[in-house]
Amino acid sequence: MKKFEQKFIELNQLVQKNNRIILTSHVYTDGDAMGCLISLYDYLKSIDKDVEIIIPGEVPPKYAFLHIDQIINHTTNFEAEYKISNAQLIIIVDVSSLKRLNGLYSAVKESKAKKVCIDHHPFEGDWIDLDIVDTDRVATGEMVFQFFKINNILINPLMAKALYTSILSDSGSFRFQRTDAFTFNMAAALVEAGADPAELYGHLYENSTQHQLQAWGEILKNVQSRDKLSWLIVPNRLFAEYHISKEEIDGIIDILRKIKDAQVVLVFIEKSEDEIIVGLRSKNGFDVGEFARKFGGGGHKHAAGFQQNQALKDVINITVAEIEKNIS
Ligand SMILES: [Mn+2]
Repeated sequence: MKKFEQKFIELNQLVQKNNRIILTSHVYTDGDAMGCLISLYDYLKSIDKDVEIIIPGEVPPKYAFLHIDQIINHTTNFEAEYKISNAQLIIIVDVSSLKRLNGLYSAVKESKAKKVCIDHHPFEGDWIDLDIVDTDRVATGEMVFQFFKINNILINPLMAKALYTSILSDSGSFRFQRTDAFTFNMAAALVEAGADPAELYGHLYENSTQHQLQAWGEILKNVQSRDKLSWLIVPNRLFAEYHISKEEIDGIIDILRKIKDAQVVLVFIEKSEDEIIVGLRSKNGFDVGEFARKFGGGGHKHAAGFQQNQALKDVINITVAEIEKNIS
């Protein structure tokens, strides 16, 4: 895996040269992003850098096992913007589209800091000084792992746990496309370095409540299929009806993948009236990332999403018809 060796060496030189470093990622922080942030943070702290993680939006409590309470500051917007503008180096991980920096976008763009982007999504950013993008990788965590390996950086137990969280999340526990020998070799190295597979699987996939499972059961009754497509509609009223939050239906799209004939699966979530989130997954060659980008969203070939400001039924009709037209 020598593909980006030079770039990872260059990144380490930037790290050595600069002291005030900010780590950031996309809004709705997921396991991959969190694993990259925590492992990089722990390394940079160990070499006495003045490093901070600043992310847009809430810090998901689900990742408490990675010591996020001690590591991630809940800074005010003003403080965050000051720290970003005053940084010497900003490392952005797993962002897919820089717009997903949300409220931090302008501060990051305008900062005089050197900016580095590490990602496994197709990525465009003309104001990034160093981009390290490998769309063949299942998780950005695999690239952060390469950064450590190439620069002979020791991976301690917390870093191992964090990076294992990255690959376990984005590979759907080693099941999704692009999970390959590199992913499994890396997993083995991380287990040797202190990551416990059963413990981490539990944190990510065995953390529901009975109530949540019952609500999923009700919601899943609405699944619909036509030929190679299956989709689930989650109208806004269901959140009140089943006393469930939007975060609590995260991951329901992966249940749809179980349908044998489904090659593309979708979930339509009505966040509020005329505010619809569409999640897409592909099991064959259909590129949902490219599809989502046509609607102003982002993602990669097998997992993507976008948002539309139209009535729920219109979004469903347009999206389903458009995919049916393009799927082979
Ligand atoms: Mn990712």
